[in-house]
Parts: sequence; structure tokens; C-alpha cells
Amino acid sequence: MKNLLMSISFTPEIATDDYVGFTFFVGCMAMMAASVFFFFSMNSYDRKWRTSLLISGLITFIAAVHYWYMRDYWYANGSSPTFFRYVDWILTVPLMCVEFYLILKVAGAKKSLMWRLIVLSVIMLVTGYFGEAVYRDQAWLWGLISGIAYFIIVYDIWLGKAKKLAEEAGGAVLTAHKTLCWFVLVGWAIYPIGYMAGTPGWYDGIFDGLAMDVVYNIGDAVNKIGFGLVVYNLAVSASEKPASA
Ligand SMILES: *C/C=C(C)/C=C/C=C(C)/C=C/C1=C(C)CCCC1(C)C
Repeated sequence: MKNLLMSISFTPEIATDDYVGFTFFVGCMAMMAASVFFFFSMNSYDRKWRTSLLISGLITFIAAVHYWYMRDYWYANGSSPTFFRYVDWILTVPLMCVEFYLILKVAGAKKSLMWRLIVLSVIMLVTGYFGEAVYRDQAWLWGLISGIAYFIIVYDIWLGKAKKLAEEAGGAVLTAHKTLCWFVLVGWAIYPIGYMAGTPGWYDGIFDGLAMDVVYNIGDAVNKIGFGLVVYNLAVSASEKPASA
């Protein structure tokens, strides 16, 4: 009972140089705020974007809940909440793949495109987890497999079927697709940097002094909220006028 009370009333002090703790805290707030924003904008634009906006909100909401736990975990243990991190990703990254599909549906995207991206993203994350948490001695090998899955995703959306569909759709959809592609190419590339900073390997020394969790937290804020805003922007620019002015 005493422990329970303590865990409820425990207010951690954030050291001024605890950048991990700070970014967990701010990240949590940002994800919560973004979720409220996306949920509230759901019904203001053309019906066809409603599901896309809902998914944007779900992505940041799922992250907000995980950040709530990760923030606590960090304060309590002073170590990386690797497990929560990957559970968060394995739920949210496939949802980001769903966003690609939903946007391209206007040009006739098939479910198979969505499932292909989802399977690739799961392979990318599960192998990443193995390298980071289970077989740390071979982190480079698991990171490499993960990286290959990542590059296939990049190829698919930049040059493969998804690109053709985006071009057929044209207009605001093409613009949104291209922006999302940049997020995946540049924004998602932040993660392998965090991975190399936080696991042992031939790359030791290159990313010395970088805190893995800070890198991941920045990546999450940029990608999850950024992705959602691209979709929001598409809903705004591709709707006749707001349903309620
Ligand atoms: C919201 C969370 C997102 C967008 C997470 C994305 C994560 C990645 C793109 C992770 C990629 C990795 C590699 C490409 C190699 C090393 C292992 C990972 C899992 C960090």
C-alpha cells in the first residue's frame, strides 16, 4: 500500500541536464496536444478524409500513452524503456503505412499495397528489437536486416507502385504523398542513428555522446506529428469548404 501511494504521488525532479527525461516529458505533452487537434478536426472536412484524420490522431494518441509510461520508466530506472518503445512503434508505424494506402485509395490503391508496407515495417521493427534488446552482440547484423526492410519501403513509396498511384491521383494527393515520402526518407533515417548511438558495434565512437533516447524522441515528434499534419493539410486543401464555417 505504501508503495502504491508512493508511486501515485511520486513527482520526479527533472535534472537540468536530463535531456532524455525532458524530451520524454515534452514529447508526451506534444503527442497529447496533437491527438486532441487531429480528433477535433476529423469532422470539419470532406467525409473521405475522416478516416485518415482519425488514424493521424490514433498514431499520436498511442504514442502519448506510451510516452506517459516511458517517461515514468526513465525516472524510476534511469534506463531505456526499450520494450515500451518498440510496442509503441509496432502499433504506430503500421498505421503510418495505412495512411499511405488511405491517401492513395482515390487512385485505386489495393489492400495488397497496404499489407506489403505493413509487413515490411513489422520486419524492420522486430529485427531492430532483436538487435537492441535480445542479441546486442550482433546489433549490426540485425540493424542491417532492419535497414534492408526500411530501404524496400523507401523504394516502394518513392519509385514503386505507390508512386504511380500518386501520380495518377495528382493534385493535392500527389503533393501530400511526396511530402510523406520525404518524411520516410529523411525523418525515419533519424532512427538508425539513435540505434547506432545506443548499441555496440563497428560504428562505436561515431555517434559518441548522442543519447539514443533523445534521438528517438526527436524522431517520434517529427514523424508522428509531422505525418499527421501532412494528412491534415491534405484534408484542408482537398475539401470544398469546411462543413461548418
Ligand atoms: C513513430 C515511430 C516511427 C516512425 C518509427 C520508425 C522507426 C524506424 C524507421 C526504425 C528503423 C531502424 C532501422 C532502419 C535500422 C536499425 C533499427 C531501427 C529499428 C531503429
